[in-house]
Amino acid sequence: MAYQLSEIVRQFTIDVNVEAYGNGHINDTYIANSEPKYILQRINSAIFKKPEEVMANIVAVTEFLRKKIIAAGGDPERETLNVIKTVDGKSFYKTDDGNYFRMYKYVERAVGYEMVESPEQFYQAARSFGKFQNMLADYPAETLFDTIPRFHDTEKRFADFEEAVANDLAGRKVLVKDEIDFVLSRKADASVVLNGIRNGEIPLRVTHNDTKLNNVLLDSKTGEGVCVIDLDTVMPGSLLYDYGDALRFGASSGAEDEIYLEKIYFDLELFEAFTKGFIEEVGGSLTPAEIELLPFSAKLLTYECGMRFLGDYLNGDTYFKIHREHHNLDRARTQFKLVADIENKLDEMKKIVKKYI
Ligand code: ADP
Ligand code: GN1
Ligand code: MG
Repeated sequence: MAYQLSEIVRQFTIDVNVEAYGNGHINDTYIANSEPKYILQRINSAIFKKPEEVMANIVAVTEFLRKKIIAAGGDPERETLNVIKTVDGKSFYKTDDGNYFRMYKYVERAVGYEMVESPEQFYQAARSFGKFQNMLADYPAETLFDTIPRFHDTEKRFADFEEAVANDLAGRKVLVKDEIDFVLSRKADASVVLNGIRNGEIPLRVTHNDTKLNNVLLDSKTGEGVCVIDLDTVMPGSLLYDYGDALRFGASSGAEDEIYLEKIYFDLELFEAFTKGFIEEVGGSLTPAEIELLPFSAKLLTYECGMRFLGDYLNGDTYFKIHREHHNLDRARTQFKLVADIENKLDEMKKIVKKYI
């Protein structure tokens, strides 16, 4: 490491030791255990090619949210991320060797979970993601930078996957023939939501685009949603991306990287809890095409994530952080197990959605 973290925190006018924190797959996160606490992050600039634009989005979005939270009588110190400025008044610090760091206030008395513990908890997460989307409904979408272009463009993701298979950079193709076939045989799915966007039935909104359970913090006492975090990918997108991705992660019976696949299934009770909470918040603004595709979106976002994990495995693990040799393959396999299970449950899921519309 060419940079000294102790030097970097001083750029944000604090002077304490920091230690590694959290389980994100993308950025390097540290906690400063001072009073009050702070979160320091090294932005992954291999993935976010223009960190300045990421921070411009985050500053603008959090300032917008701050005003709404204050108007609603909420606590802006806890209910949105708060960017700490550097000694030079900037929203990030760039080291001489080109690393980008940012600092946030630590959201006090709140917890991020790696797995859902109860339907009630997932219902609270759903309400938070729904509220987040509502608060940004009148945000000027055209002013946001695309921090990762075509992030949820599943046709592009499919093409990238085909390229990873063709290149076989890590020489692993031979190990994953069945998984590759699983992805290729579902090519038509990749166009469904995009077709709806192209023909105007599915509106673009300002969406979070990474609604994993550990990207929402819940109050440690009441269990209610406090703050939606990880705003790197807030961009124009479909509401179905936020709904589907949250279910991909949260309605799974097991961890994203579970190796015993018999433990993995799509939990309909959790699906119902999330659906109830999300529709309670955003239901009034749903279009008929969105309503129709709610169940399918859980499958689509799980399929997309599975092909991203498998593509990264084929490319030699250059995107997602891994902690063991076949980690990305283990992750891809849970996603495909879920996709297959969702396919069997789509009719039941449609009935559940109808209960809340
Ligand atoms: P990544 O993009 O790598 O997922 P995140 O921004 O999600 O990075 O941060 C990783 C983890 O750090 C989160 O899942 C959460 O547990 C914790 N975290 C991040 N920001 C804050 C914050 N402001 N307050 C409290 N915890 C935070
Ligand atoms: C990454 O940053 P994190 O860990 O919340 C990824 C998501 C994936 C997720 C899979 C910017 O999310 O798109 O769905 O891993 N974020 C980015 O766990 O690629
Ligand atoms: Mg995260």
